[in-house]
Amino acid sequence: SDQVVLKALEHGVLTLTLNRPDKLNAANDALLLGLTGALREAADDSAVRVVVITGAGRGFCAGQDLGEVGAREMGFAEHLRHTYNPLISTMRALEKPVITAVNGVAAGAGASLALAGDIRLWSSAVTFIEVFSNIALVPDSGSTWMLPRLVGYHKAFELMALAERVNAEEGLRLGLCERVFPAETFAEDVRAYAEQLAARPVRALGLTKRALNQALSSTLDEALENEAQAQQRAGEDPEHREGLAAFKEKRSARFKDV
Ligand code: T3D
Repeated sequence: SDQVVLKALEHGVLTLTLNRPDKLNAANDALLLGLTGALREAADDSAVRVVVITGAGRGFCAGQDLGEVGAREMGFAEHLRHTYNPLISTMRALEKPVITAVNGVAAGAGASLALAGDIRLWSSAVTFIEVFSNIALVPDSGSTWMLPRLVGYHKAFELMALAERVNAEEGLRLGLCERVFPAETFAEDVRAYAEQLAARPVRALGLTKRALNQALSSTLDEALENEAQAQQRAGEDPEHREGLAAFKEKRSARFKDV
């Protein structure tokens, strides 16, 4: 297909596949704007309960397409503001779970994208590289914000300074991902995981995501107030009524039906 972002909606799971496999899904503007647009559409589509971002072929995303950097008119800052920054902000603001299903190498802004998911599922074949310093650039697309929160300042700086290659085992140990699945069964394992998540109360999870993101830059008192407001909304939602009814009737909740 000549589409740089493939979209497929099945069982409440919207899968967005970066599709420039010959370049390990290196990002051009069409890919970045296409991905951001698809996420914005997903926000308004109640059929979408969970979003999965993954890559076609053997790579997840090799970061900025270096073939296109020299050719463009925009400065770096303007380019980031136009493409990568809205993508990462949109992922974090979307009140639905976003899974990054990292099927292979994730480098540069591709590594940032991998980290920006709410749940990060890695194939055993992943290599994660904060590759920016190899070409004397600065980690962007949220890496400077996310990585020290995951591994601490010092390990983050070392990974960035040396562009060290992190394999799946090490990524799991460092907390760069939640699960590692065997490369051979990765696609099926991701599908099963995503469908299990899609059966959860996704509006409550959306509110949870928002509260967690707010809490990352708030005081305790602000977090307590945000929780109160979120709980008001969750408590008034039919999802909560279904959860309570299921508890009382000693059955599993059917959140997808409410
Ligand atoms: O505003 C701005 O633009 C600034 C934003 C910056 C954000 C960034 O992401 S900067 C970082 C950019 N990314 C890189 O520097 C990574 C470059 N790629 C690599 O270091 C290696 O390709 C990998 C470590 C990712 C993978 O290595 P390997 O050996 O598995 O694969 P390979 O053979 O190097 O790559 C396969 C093909 O993909 C190859 O093409 P070919 O020779 O088969 O025709 C390679 O050129 C191409 N490719 C890989 N990465 C990129 C790329 N083409 C364009 N841009 C890439 N980033």
